[in-house]
Amino acid sequence: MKIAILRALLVAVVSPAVWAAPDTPVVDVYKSPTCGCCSKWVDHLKANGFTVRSHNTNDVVAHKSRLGVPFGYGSCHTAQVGSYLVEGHVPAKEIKRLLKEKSSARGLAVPGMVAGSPGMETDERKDAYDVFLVNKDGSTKTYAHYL
Ligand SMILES: [Cu+2]
Repeated sequence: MKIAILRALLVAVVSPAVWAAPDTPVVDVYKSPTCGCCSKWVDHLKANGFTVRSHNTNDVVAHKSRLGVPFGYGSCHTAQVGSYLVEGHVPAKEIKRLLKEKSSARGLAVPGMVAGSPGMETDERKDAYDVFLVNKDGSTKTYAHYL
């Protein structure tokens, strides 16, 4: 009995998830099981130090409305990090910035599927896009611009 408790404590202490928590926040990603670019975005987050829990669902829209994606700002996948919404192919760098700033906003969004955004890399095309800050009231403003 005592040994079991000690072992449980030891596991809790040495568990990587416990140590990883402050530097690498967990991102919950909701995507359809067949979405290739969503999986590539997940890889982009992991490569940038995030711990990702990927959830396959056929009802991504339910998560969009739960997390408050404004009308017209939707993309292929929806994610949550801490209390923040992250919609679409948002660069990891901007998510880190949002977390560092402890922003009072609802989250970030890159609407649509922009060629050249993280997870949407192609050889032929690279389009300019904005990362939008979504405020608590649902209004948005440009948070970063990518060329
Ligand atoms: Cu996509």
